[in-house]
Amino acid sequence: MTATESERPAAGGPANPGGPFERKFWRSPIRGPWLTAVFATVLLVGIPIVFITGLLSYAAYNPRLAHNDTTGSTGTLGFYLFQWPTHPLWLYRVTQGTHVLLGFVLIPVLLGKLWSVIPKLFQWPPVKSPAQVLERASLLLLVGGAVFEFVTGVLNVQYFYVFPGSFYTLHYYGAWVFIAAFIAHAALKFPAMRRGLRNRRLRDELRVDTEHTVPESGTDSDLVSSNPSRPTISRRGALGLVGAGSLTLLAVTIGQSLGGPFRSTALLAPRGTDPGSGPNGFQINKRAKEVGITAADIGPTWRLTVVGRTTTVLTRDDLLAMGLHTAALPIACVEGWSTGNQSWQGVRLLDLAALAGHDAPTSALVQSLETGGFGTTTLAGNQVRDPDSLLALRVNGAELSIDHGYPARVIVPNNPGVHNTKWVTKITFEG
Ligand SMILES: Nc1nc2c(c(=O)[nH]1)N[C@H]1C(S)=C(S)[C@@H](COP(=O)(O)O)O[C@H]1N2
Ligand SMILES: [Mo]
Repeated sequence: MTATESERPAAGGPANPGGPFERKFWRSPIRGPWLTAVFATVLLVGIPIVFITGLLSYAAYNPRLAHNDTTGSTGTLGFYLFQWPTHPLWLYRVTQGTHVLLGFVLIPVLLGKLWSVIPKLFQWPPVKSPAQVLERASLLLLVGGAVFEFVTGVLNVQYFYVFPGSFYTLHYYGAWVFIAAFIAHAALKFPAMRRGLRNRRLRDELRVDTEHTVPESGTDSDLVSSNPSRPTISRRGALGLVGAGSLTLLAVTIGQSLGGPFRSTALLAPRGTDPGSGPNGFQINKRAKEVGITAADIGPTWRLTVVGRTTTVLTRDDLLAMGLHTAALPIACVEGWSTGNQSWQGVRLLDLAALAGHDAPTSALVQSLETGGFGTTTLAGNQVRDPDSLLALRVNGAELSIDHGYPARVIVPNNPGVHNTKWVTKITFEG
């Protein structure tokens, strides 16, 4: 076989190995700067929202308080951390629901975008100039970072967590690497994106069927095939496919964020276990059985130890006699699911703090009968002092069920679900 002109080595360069490394290999007539720019526009809006809601989620953990941060020091990346408020009480429900939902919805767009630029991966020669090496290295961080963030996020939500180390560490540091590469890439490619968008009009493009689909003209972009095949899908079709993929993902996940009757439509959301019906019939994170809580642990011998300037040991009846307060609050989990407001009844954390000799507590260390896992949490001062922050004993007019944390569990407005500790046995106030 004789080499064609284009396959001959450039002066001094390595020979083109052929196949995907040749431009003529890529034959889709719809590839081109316009399609790439459309996907890019969606990602340019969507990715920053996912990033910012992710940062908020991290701030909501109060990672600077002891016990909350399993990732170790966040160092300089924690520069933005601030005191997560307790109101509006639905804030975390919305920000974290958005983070997870939008993450799912953007997956088809991300795949479409990667498909649209895949010939670039096989650029030949692989190294042209130092500047181009830098650009390709940044793309590695961009694509690698994107894939890493989406994969770890989805696996965590699905409970298929197979990575070594803490999800938070990986997802958090990965997010910074990804966003740095994303910002550099967006800044570099913004002019090309605008040119690409101007090349065709969306409104017109939506009228073109497969048969009339032709490669993009009026551009010198190497995304456009030099050897186009007959069209098998129109640009309208490709956008429709991606859009339908995104809408499907939205449809099978949004139920977990709406809660209540919509919950059963969340086919992609894990923990399909039926929480049953009645006052305690709302979603459960981990069941008592799963974490080794036994009937004996929570029987009549259960006590709550309240530590501060003084130490008090209380029975459940002591707590019930303390004066109960009612607050309507949701449970909103980091995994994106949440419940509607439930009516919780319990003792104010403030009242327990006062019992321990602290009128203006600055933190509370909450400990569960469950010693590992999510058994220990530190609540910040503003959380402890909120009059709706409770050690709940009852919910929706009934006793707490064992799976929802009987004999007593924490519930704090706008608190990530994971810090609403169940099966509490000890609270230590400071301040
Ligand atoms: N002791 C203990 N408390 C816990 C958990 C747990 O596994 N153990 N799960 C947490 C998480 S991640 C969430 S989202 C909420 C869920 O509360 P629920 O199961 O009552 O809906 O409980 C939190 N409290
Ligand atoms: Mo959670």
